[in-house]
Amino acid sequence: MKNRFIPPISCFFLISFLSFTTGAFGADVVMSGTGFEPKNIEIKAGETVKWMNKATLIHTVTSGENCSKDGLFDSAILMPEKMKPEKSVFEWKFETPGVYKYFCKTHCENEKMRGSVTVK
Ligand SMILES: [Cu+2]
Repeated sequence: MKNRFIPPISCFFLISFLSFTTGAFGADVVMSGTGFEPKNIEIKAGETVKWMNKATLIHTVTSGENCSKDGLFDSAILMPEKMKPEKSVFEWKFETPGVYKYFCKTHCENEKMRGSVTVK
């Protein structure tokens, strides 16, 4: 049959495409000024969220609600990207569906410094 070897090649491209679109990358969140943008995001289980501190202040990405940590993740201090790019990024992979709330420890009284990740 003439087309015998086409299906495996198609599968290869399909799998490459799927692993690219459904792979580790989930969403980016930027800290600018004193706020997470976007505040609330939605990803799929197994995807990773990347937070980047593009503000001029230090921030954290700490899981929990109402300024109290729940211990799942904590970025520690994130430096402004302009000062220390290597300490300005935090990533977390979400394996299990659910709603994950988080806040910045230094500004958690500010509503804008509280966010959530909904994992489907
Ligand atoms: Cu902050």
